[in-house]
Amino acid sequence: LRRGHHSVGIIGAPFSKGQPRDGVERGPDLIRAAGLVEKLKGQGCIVKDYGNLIFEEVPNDEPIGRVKRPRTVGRANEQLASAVERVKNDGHTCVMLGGDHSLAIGSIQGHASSRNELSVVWVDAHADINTPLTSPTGNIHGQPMSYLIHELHSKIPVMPNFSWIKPCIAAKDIVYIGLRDVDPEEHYILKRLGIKVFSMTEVDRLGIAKVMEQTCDHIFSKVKKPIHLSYDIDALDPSITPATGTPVVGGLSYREGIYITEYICQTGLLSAVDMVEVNPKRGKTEEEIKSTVNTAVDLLLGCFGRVREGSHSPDYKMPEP
Ligand code: B3U
Ligand code: MN
Ligand code: MN
Repeated sequence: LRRGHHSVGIIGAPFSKGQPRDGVERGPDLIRAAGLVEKLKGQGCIVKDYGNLIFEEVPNDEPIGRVKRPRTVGRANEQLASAVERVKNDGHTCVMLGGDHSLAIGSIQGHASSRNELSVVWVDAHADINTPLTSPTGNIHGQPMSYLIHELHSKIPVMPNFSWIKPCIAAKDIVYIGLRDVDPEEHYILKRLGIKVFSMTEVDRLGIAKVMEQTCDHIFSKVKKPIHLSYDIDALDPSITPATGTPVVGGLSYREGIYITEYICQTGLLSAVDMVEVNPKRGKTEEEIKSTVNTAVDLLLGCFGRVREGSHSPDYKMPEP
């Protein structure tokens, strides 16, 4: 497929129970209302919108240890995993619109079911790699990676509605970009597993161009695996994307955020994208909400061929006088 001729399958996942703040379930509809589908088609993509999943709340979903709403989150992710698997088997690059970041469990699991091995590029202020036993908050949106990594399997307790999850990602196939709020237990896990991390310090030191070069050197060091890009909108600086549940100062600029998507796009290996944690209820003004949602759309356009230098169709003919 040439640039701009991507085939995109969109799944809306209006789900918020992986964290305590409501509003994030409105992400999918807001991102669509900002013109995502039309804009993707406008840049030459073939788009199929699979609509929103419908999630039920599991009653009497008591915490397991510190972990909040495990049955509801487990069930929702199981639904999402089969939806993503279907989109992949239909031959599309899958776009999952969240919802909170606990949805990466189902999105990555479903993606992995349709492919042999994946690499994961996780763009976030947070590492989201707490296990149910290290989590300081019990919020599952701070834990999704821990369920998916082979090397952490022995550290994950049995939980109701989580038994369908099979670890599917190797630590060496993960790259983090944008980290700046990492719990001590998470830092231990990242170091112990030798996971490649470009925190905001490395973004400052190297610049985003070298970060992306080294990201691809790392994930392509052996075979070229399909890429799962999991993009938490809180990776960007809150001055650009304030309408999110857990904003952290000192984030990626708009240009750095977009550059990541342009670079991943041109590898030709992007196979699935999550866009999560857009929460309109966390915006203080209409402007803050707009800026957050429009940035999410722009990041997705960057994933599918939009380039800032502009472009033209190969059969364009100049008008003659
Ligand atoms: N690391 C903390 C905080 C957090 C993670 N992800 C977000 N916040 N958005 C935790 O809850 O695990
Ligand atoms: Mn996250
Ligand atoms: Mn985050």
